[in-house]
Amino acid sequence: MGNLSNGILKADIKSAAKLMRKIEEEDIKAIEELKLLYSHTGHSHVIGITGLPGSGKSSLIDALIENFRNNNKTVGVIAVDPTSPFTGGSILGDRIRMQNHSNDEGVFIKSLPTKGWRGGISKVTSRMITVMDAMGKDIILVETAGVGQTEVEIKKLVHTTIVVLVGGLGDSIQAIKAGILEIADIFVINKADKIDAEELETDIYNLLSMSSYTENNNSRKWLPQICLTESVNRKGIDKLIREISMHENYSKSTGGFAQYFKYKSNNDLKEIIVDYLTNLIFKELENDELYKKLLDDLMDNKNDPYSIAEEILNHFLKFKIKN
Ligand SMILES: Nc1nc2c(ncn2[C@@H]2O[C@H](COP(=O)(O)OP(=O)(O)O)[C@@H](O)[C@H]2O)c(=O)[nH]1
Ligand SMILES: [Mg+2]
Repeated sequence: MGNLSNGILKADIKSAAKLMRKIEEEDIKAIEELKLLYSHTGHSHVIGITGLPGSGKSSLIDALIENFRNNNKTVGVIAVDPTSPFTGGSILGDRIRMQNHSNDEGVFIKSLPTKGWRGGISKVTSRMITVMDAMGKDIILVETAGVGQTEVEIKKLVHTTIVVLVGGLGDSIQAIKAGILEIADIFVINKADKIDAEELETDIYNLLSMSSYTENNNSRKWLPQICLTESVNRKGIDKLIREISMHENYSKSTGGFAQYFKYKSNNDLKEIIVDYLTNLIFKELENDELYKKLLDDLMDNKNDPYSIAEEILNHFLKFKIKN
């Protein structure tokens, strides 16, 4: 026990990869390692990069990694994206796309499929962040694709949220309306080489000026910034890096940075309790006579699942208190 965490605290990639595999397999041994790592976390700047598939998130991450590495910062990437070039839907695609940084010990890239997580993708992502943080990564980039719900979820896992949009077609404005405006600390309008970015830039400015951001001019509220990039041509990346750094400083000076870690710990705790109780309850119920009877009732349409769930929980809690 603790062999992997010893390695991880020394930034050993093999140990980190092994623990991540255990986390993915929901191996109970992963918890013992995570226990040892937790007190060494809370230092990385965690950055979420979200937007529609094809908007250029992975290309942007590639460019950001290059820039961070030139400044001697170590980087971890968690790609929660089925369409990511990092995952490419296959291990082979993964390897090809990562070649850029595959010889660099200072970069660690982990791909996560979006589906199939018993406890939800945010739990797994949170644990991966813990591992990378404990490895001592200065920066952790989390890529998520999608609209609506996914972006809102990402906000809870990171310090800084970057929303990647592409001009033209009005698609992006649809996405903005779906709630993106509330979560973005930085807007990136990518593919500025190919698609006119100005109209979208104006739209975002207008939306921002109508929103609450301009109301408290005297308070130290963060005003979301807009960056135009051509990630494949490495253009606009320096400005984006500066904005990321400004947001980090803002977050540190207003206490948000520390607050994030408390919030994450609290979320982690809740998820662990839910996991633990769920496992415990179903294990206890496996050979429980009342449970079997209630299941039969359900199958015979004699009772509904809501009432049965209540009865089971009452039964279970009494059982636990007695024992
Ligand atoms: N012209 C142009 N193409 C880009 C740019 N950024 C990304 N792309 C291309 O857009 C496609 C999707 O990019 P990708 O990074 O996989 O997007 P993701 O799905 O958001 O991760 C790829 O073919 C990229 O080469 C850009 O700035 N300009
Ligand atoms: Mg991608």
